[in-house]
Amino acid sequence: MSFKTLSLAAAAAVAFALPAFAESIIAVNDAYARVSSKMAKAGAAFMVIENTGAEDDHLIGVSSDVAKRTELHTHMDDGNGNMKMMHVKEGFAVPAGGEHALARGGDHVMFMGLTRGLEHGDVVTIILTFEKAGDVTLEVPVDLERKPDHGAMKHGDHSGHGMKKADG
Ligand SMILES: [Cu+2]
Repeated sequence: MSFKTLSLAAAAAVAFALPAFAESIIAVNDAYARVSSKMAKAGAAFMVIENTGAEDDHLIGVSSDVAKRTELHTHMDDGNGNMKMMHVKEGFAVPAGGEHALARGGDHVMFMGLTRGLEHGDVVTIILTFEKAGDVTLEVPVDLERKPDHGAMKHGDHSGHGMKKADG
């Protein structure tokens, strides 16, 4: 396994990109990728991004080694009860001491135009680019057995459906 090598590379990349004054420290937990089938042309990845530093940060870009294009996406209700995926160009804020979950039915990393088939147990390299922390390289396992509601909901289910305030 090359996990250790990549972890060191990631640490080096972060250290290099980190301005002396910035205190954004990014940790990524519980990351996994999935596709709907072996022949799928698109796939997605989910994770919990944690900022254990003292300064707010912002996820501004993403790339991977498995797709022609990798983008930050979210799901939005189109007004007729249909969930549509949208490219989020401005990315996602990760506040100091807080976290941002990428989860099924909500925000996610999108692989568009897969360049190889993904099978359960494969490993995908994803590079998250943060405004302050710089590039963070991840080795993410493909998990096709994961159920949608596993994990990532510990702060309450506020993703996906029912975003409209329905008081009164
Ligand atoms: Cu998407």
